[in-house]
Amino acid sequence: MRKIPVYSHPAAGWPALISSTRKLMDYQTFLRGSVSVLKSNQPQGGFDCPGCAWPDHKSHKRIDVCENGIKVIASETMTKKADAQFFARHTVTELQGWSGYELEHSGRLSEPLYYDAAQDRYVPISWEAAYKRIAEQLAQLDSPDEALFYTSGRVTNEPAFMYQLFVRCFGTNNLPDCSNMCHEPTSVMLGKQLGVGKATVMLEDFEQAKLILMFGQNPATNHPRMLEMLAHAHEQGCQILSINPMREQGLSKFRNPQKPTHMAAGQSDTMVDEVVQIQIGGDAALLTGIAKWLIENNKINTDFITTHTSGFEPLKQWLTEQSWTDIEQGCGIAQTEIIRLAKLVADSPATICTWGMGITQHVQGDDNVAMITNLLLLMGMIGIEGAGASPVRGHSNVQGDRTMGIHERPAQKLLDSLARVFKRPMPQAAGFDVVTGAKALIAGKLKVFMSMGGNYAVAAPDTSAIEQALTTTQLNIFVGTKLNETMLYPGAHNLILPCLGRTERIVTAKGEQFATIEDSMCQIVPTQGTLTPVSDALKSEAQIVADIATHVLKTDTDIPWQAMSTDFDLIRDYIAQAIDGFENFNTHIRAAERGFHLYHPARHRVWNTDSGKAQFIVPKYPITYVAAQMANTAAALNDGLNPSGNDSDQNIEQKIWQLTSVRSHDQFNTMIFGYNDRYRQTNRRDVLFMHPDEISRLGWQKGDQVMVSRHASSSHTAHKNKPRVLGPLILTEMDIAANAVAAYYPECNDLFDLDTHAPDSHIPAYKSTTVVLQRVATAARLSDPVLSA
Ligand SMILES: Nc1nc2c(c(=O)[nH]1)N[C@H]1C(S)=C(S)[C@@H](COP(=O)(O)OP(=O)(O)OC[C@H]3O[C@@H](n4cnc5c(=O)[nH]c(N)nc54)[C@H](O)[C@@H]3O)O[C@H]1N2
Ligand SMILES: Nc1nc2c(c(=O)[nH]1)N[C@H]1C(S)=C(S)[C@@H](COP(=O)(O)OP(=O)(O)OC[C@H]3O[C@@H](n4cnc5c(=O)[nH]c(N)nc54)[C@H](O)[C@@H]3O)O[C@H]1N2
Ligand SMILES: [Mo]
Repeated sequence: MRKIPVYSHPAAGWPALISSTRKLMDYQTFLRGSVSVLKSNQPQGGFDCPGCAWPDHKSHKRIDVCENGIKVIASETMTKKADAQFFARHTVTELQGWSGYELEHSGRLSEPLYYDAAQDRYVPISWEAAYKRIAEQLAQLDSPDEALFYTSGRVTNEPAFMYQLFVRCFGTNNLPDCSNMCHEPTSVMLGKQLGVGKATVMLEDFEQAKLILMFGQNPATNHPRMLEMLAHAHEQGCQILSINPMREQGLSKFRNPQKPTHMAAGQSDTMVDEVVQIQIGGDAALLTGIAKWLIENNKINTDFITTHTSGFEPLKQWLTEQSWTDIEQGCGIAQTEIIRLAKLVADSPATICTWGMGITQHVQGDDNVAMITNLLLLMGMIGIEGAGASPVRGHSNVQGDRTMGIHERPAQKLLDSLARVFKRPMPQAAGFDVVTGAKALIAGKLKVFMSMGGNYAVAAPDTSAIEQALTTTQLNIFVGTKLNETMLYPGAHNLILPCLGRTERIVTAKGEQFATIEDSMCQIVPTQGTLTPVSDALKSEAQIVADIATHVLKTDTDIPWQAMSTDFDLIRDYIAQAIDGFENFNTHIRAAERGFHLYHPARHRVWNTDSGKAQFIVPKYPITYVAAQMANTAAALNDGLNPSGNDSDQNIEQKIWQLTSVRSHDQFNTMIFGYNDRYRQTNRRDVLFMHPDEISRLGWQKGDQVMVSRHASSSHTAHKNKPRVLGPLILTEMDIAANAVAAYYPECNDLFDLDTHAPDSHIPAYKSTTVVLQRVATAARLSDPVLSA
């Protein structure tokens, strides 16, 4: 059971850019932070916000940053350090008991560290000694495939390109990244259906759109700069629907930081016209209903379908076979309501579908994306202004890292061009992704784990099994800015290599360097840190990769690693030769204030797919998949698997729920900045959200303590025949669909297992898993100290 701490400060009001940030960090940090914020996401110099991947608005001359961007920046710019003195005070075993909040607030990593098992402490090590240790251990592997090289999406393009090149020169495609847990269904399915696994829209399209369907996204918290675009589109007469089991309160009214009247006079704009409150896992069913009605009522774009697509007939056949009963059961929305939505789609001359994790993180994640794309294709909504596919990416450069070749299943074209440019063979076999890599780690097949940013064990399912597996390796290497849990499960050798953050200057023998990122809409943007690094001992990620490559590959390579790390133009010259769309990279990136847009063939109705056409795809799973899962669990429990034993007070069926995991307003992924979730009005993280009607139906009350358990027959972990249990969690009221409960990621990640994922993309089902609830204490005992244990 993971430790979920309790914190009960009052909610900060909005506008609270300053107070919330000051609450988070010390004053000095805030000063550094505010200076850097002024330059972030601004034209002409400055850095791209290290928060989310939403694009910058071209016309903004003022601050284009949001409250949550400021938190991410403040977290990175904090002057407090997790330095040698800090690690002298705390053993690693002690730190394992710290919460995400406590680890985040321990400060910036500021010198290279080595785990000393005798003391159970991290102690300082020189960079040189660290590199030697890495070279020694990598040289001892029987095969390069015994090492796993993870990446998180903060890493900018230039070091990402060097990193994948080093890993492939070393001899493996074991390059999993956070994308595997995020928009992988998007990359896989849009790749198959449109030829490129990326958004077809640009920001301008939102100004022309007449209908925006926003699936499974909470932009008020996760992409606050998107709100302005939504409010603006709404003002222009665009209808905006949020399809979500939760009525996310932050989506109704928007106070625009770009509008002085809003900030000063408390005015606000409306955004979302309505919420379609579907059941968890109901998106493919809803889209099936809409598409079925459109086809059966001849509202589709036949010209587009004939000229540009393939696979229409099988999809039509499949849609015809789906019954309205199944559709209604699959999404929890009545047929009349679905038809009303279908009519909105039929009447719209320009429709954009946006989506987030509520679509992708399911066993049916690939199907969900396929159905969104199918809908857009049925209506001819790709390749016209104001319309298209808009997956909204998470990490600021998660899309760019992929473009740079961080991919465990690289395209042959990429391998061939790397081989041509660098005149050496590239490994051909597919590597491990996050899920298969974690399974290999747990099975003892991997001897080295390297992490370029991120918090692998905690972000992935089966967290404790991965943590344990990390203690069995020969070497773990962490390149990061902040201490996190994954760094606290040392193998035989363990190194933390602290790097410069996005906000900090990179000064080399060749002068000050800038890097680039790719936003969620394929815009390549320059980014240059403006702050003095928090410690002199930090190195840039590019420098760290170059040093490791030099030590590991030795004279085996004629690639000028060191020259690349001191002159990013040289990296860009190689990228220009190796990666499509980056021709004359150095010239293009300097030509316009905000960089350039990568050519997107599908935007121009050029289809780089297997069939040469845009591709309809029939879903793999039945649209009643979730209901079937819940029924199966009920059957299994009735067969005697009941975890709690003596709970005869209710029917088993009443206790079976779909659990989804979400982010709060005070976190960026596994980095926990605070305990407040402003729009959901809670001040703690150990909560379980449920609809008040459902709470009463169970005869429970808000504030009751509930254990959440799950029977996952995972073959890979200690959970083999034991239920996974989380809790106690505090029952909290929320306007959420009737079949659903929600908890916070990542504290709930041990409930998820590595076997439950979508078939092609392997994305873990973080947004829908069947759980059993058991009340263990009533609200009266809320102050019981057991809660903070
Ligand atoms: N402040 C902040 N910003 C962030 C992040 C952060 O942690 N904090 N993380 C970044 C990253 S890496 C990412 S990927 C993005 C994530 O941004 P989002 O995609 O917005 O992520 P989540 O909060 O995980 O969940 C989104 C929504 O999915 C809904 N949902 C759950 N199940 C279903 C379902 O079955 N169907 C539908 N339609 N909806 C469902 C939830 O109710 C929730 O509103 O944000 C990025 N930006
Ligand atoms: N249950 C559940 N699980 C989920 C999700 C969910 O919705 N529900 N969401 C999934 C998603 S969408 C994602 S993207 C993953 C996130 O998974 P990750 O990307 O692995 O996790 P983060 O918490 O973003 O990583 C934070 C760490 O990155 C390091 N870091 C920060 N900035 C930098 C930098 O500039 N350079 C380097 N080298 N390191 C840096 C710091 O050390 C910090 O501790 O989690 C996934 N897991
Ligand atoms: Mo993400």
